[in-house]
Amino acid sequence: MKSEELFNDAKNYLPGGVDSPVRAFKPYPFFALKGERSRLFDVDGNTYIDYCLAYGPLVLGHAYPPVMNAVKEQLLKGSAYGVPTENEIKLAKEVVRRMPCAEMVRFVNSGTEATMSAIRLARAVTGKKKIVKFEGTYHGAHDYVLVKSGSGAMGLPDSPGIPEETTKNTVLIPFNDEEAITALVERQGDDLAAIILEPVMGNVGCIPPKKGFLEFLREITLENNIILIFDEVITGFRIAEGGAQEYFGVTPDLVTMGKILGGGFPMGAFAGKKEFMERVAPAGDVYQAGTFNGNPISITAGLETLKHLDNEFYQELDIKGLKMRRGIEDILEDASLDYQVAGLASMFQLYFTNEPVWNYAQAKTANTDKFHKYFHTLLHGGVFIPPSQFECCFISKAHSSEDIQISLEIMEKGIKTAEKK
Ligand code: HOZ
Repeated sequence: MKSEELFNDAKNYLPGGVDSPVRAFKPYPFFALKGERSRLFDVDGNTYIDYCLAYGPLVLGHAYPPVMNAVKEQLLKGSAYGVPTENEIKLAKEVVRRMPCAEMVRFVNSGTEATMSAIRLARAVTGKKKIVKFEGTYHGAHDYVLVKSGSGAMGLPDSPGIPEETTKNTVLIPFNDEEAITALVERQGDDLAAIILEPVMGNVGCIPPKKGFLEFLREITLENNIILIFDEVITGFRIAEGGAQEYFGVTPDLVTMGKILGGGFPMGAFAGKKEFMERVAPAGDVYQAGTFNGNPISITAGLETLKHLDNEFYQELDIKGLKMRRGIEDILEDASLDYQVAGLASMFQLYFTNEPVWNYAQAKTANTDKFHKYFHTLLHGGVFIPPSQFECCFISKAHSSEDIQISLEIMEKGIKTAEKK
């Protein structure tokens, strides 16, 4: 197997053989050769219907021709300038038009940079230090937020190398728990700069907010001079044109973005009200900078991608999401299993637990051994989902009804295999 050989070689040069922990599944990850529409091809000649989609960005599928062509054209004109381009304004205008809270945007290179910068801005604006994050939410791999995190950090203690001085100002709280937040704000409201959350948790599987939870957060933050940050790195441009804030009708103060915004190229951004964003350097005193900020390749890919994302697009994608979730529910019903099918719009995950999942603790009741059997049966059958119970699966424009039907057949096999002793 070429993938196995490559992985063994990679382990000598790349820690764990990969460049991001979640990619290193056992016995070895397959190595990609190319992607085309809904399919990923590996170096061993296998093809997979892909529901990982690079962990979210590829909402149009792999190598979507209009995006690839726009990028090719831009490549011939250069890959970085270190001076502004007109396309940065165009993309900023698109973000402002779509995202309800966005009046001004700063483009950065990753979701991690976006949340790090938005938190700095919130602290500067409020003059307060503490931030609130929810157990199991993942806001990138930087020090402030790598505390009881989801994704590859799921279940790990805080990483060595993070000084406790950095995380002592990060307050943890369970998701979907209004009472806990009320009590926290009563106790420490004067010290809280921001509440940051993934409005739909996408790094412990997929956990939507309970009805009224986001509205509650909006109210309590407004009443207490706390900045509300929606981390829409996953939900942005995924669940609606204007992300979760449009989908749920709740407007935060700041939003962080990434993934789809870069059209398959590295990209992050944070945006929000002008009065806050004008504090960002060089307009204001809150420092943020980067050689590749607003990189012309990523900006071009993002701009072209957004052109293809309109209401009709989301309606079609939502139907596919529904078909997938209903299909899995039917399989479970036929097998008399009471596991949880979670998700909304084009996001989904199957939790191997009978307990309803509304927060991190409940997500952790899932049986990961069963998930791994399910994952490997899928992989063997030509369906690739993220290799962790605690990631989220995605559907793209390129996935056909037939793809979903084939995948459901393999998923049925996967669920049955997971149940075998
Ligand atoms: N859950 C991560 C971001 N949503 C996946 C990407 C990674 O860590 O490699």
